[in-house]
Amino acid sequence: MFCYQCQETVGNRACTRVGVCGKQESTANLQDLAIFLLKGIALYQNELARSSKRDPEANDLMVSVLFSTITNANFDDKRFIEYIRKAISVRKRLSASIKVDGTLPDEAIWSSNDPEEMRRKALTVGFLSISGEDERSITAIIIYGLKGMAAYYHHAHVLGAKDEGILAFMNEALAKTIPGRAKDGELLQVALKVGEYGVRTMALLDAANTKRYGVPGPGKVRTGVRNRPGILISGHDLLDLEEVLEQTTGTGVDVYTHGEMLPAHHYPFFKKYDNLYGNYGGSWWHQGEEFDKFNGPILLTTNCLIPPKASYRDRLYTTSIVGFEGVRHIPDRIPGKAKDFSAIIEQAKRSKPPTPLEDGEIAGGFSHAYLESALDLIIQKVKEGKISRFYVMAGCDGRLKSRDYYTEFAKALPRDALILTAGCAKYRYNKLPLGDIDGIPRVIDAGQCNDSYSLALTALNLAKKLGTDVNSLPISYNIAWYEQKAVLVLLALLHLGVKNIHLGPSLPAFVSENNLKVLVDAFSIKGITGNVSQDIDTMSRGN
Ligand code: SF4
Ligand code: SF3
Repeated sequence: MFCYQCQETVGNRACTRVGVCGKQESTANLQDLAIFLLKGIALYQNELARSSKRDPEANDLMVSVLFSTITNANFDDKRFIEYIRKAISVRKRLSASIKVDGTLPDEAIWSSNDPEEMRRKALTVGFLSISGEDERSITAIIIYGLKGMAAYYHHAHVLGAKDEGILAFMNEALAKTIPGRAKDGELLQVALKVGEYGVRTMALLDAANTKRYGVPGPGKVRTGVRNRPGILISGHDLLDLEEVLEQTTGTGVDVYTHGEMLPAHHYPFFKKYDNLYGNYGGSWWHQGEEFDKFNGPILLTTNCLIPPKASYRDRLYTTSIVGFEGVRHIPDRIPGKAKDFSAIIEQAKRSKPPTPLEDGEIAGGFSHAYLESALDLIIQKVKEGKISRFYVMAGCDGRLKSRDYYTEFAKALPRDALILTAGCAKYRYNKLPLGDIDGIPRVIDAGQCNDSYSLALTALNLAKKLGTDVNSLPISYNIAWYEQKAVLVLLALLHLGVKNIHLGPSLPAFVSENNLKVLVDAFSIKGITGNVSQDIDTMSRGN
């Protein structure tokens, strides 16, 4: 096993025995093999595209496999063995219909139906099989960015959105990561293009979300509970939330959001459900304690899942690309039909109401559409000297003690500074009494992690309106990352021309020294010192 895809990797180098996330060696290796096979399929797909269209089943498989290998999504070996078998059969079908010129790489040939043989092969196809630290590193940047892209594409796709151009790019990028297939320097160009397509994918998801659920607007979400049984829904999938709400209407069961599902409350569509009561708990890594206390069933629609404790394992359900051995799984939709959540609802009816954790409110709903409508007001407040600076503190949360830095940073900012946030990073400061500036809350929450890019779009529009460059605005970027969606978000921000991003709490282990130098030279990317006052001083001067 060699996995270094997330911020919590052992010693900021790699997990080599078992993941800090709980991923076992066998799972990590099978994930590597599944991605290895996707690369071979991509070769056939790209060849197919010359004469007709890429195969939709192969595209769906590519998106599902990449998404399911994201940190904290799927820990179930059986599912990866199924994916591997499916990949081999899809590749066989494609290779029967189209020929790829030249000598075929192992990615396009290797085959076995035997799990033991798969496990043996898996040992030879991970990142360590790529010779040269810089090539390994740039390949990792591409693959991890594609994992984030697959996640957002998946969300958009379940809502009926499609973009063949994004799928084509994913196939082309995957094929380029087969050792020896890219020309000198080409992988760097592909990595930067991941950012371009990242913007396109997040825009696709934004359009799909707002088309179905309306444009989010500011509001407050309860953090308390009421005296009825409840279902807790976590992850990022809004369609799962919609179907759970539809199926619980009139049953006496409440629905609470957890983690990254919090922003759902601000879409107009979800306001019609009286039983969508509030948000329970904080970010993903608190789930061990919070799921325990919830008392009712919990549905994980996407990452982040942590290996469940015995105390709530029989109340936990996964769906979609999420999986954990021994945890009940709600099967995918049959086309044209909703998923069947009746097992969860029946269990909820027999459950005690949730134990209260707190009793307050969280402000949110500052979508980029809303922020853009408020640009004049924002400019006026800046001109009046009421807002001195904006700090984009979007991204992920994580369990390391070093992330207390973000809470302390938010607390230590001057009273006339505004925090722009998105993603589960917000839980480090979204319940602090940070006050407001003339009625504008000091923590402006744009939504889920994919909405981070919309904060950059707002900045671009602000710059346009003021006739200046996006990097001359009084905005600092102090981004916290954890998993691979954040890798995509970062590449997207770079593509949008944002410079001087501070990335923490540590720089990715998979970025080699030479590749880091390229990023520093081109985009002035930097880390954080961990010293709050020093960093505020640096950032407040635009550095
Ligand atoms: Fe380690 Fe992170 Fe990989 Fe899990 S996802 S095995 S914690 S690097
Ligand atoms: Fe969080 Fe897992 Fe990244 Fe969507 S829920 S931001 S870490």
